[in-house]
Amino acid sequence: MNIALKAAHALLPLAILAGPGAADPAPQSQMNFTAVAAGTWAADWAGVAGKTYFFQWSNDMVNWYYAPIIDFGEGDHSYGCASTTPKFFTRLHHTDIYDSLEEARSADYDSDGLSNIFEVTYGYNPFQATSTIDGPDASLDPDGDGLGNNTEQALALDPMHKDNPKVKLQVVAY
Ligand SMILES: [Ca+2]
Ligand SMILES: [Ca+2]
Ligand SMILES: [Ca+2]
Repeated sequence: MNIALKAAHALLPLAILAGPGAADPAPQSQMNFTAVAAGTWAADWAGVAGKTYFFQWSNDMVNWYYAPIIDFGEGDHSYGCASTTPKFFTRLHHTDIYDSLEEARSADYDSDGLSNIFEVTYGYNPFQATSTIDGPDASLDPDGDGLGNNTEQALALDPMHKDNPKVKLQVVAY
């Protein structure tokens, strides 16, 4: 083996690491859990550049729900969990489809008219237009005030509390 060939041979592992490996997205590390109090944990994970994080929880590993949080990108991320059930599971749902936290929050992935952040804030699935057995997420009216979720979002109202402006009373002092 001549010197040039030896050099090339010695560099091969480095070339592999610096080649295709460097272009691949960094792998997502696991979450770490720290007990804070009885039934309460902090879930921490290291963010990867360009990734959007949705946080899911379940009591049975069959039915998964989105927690009211969307995180983005590098750095330390944390979410506080609390449960009184015998079993409690969590997982990260991460995706590369958004370029910023603002885009991830305001986007409407499932095209149901509700933004991703509205959906996770109020317990809907941002990846399914009909995520409960009650009907399309956008037309549900959980507070029964006559305004569907799409209208509540458009008017920046709380869909879980009756606040239909049509029935609001105004007290006028003379
Ligand atoms: Ca949506
Ligand atoms: Ca939805
Ligand atoms: Ca409503």
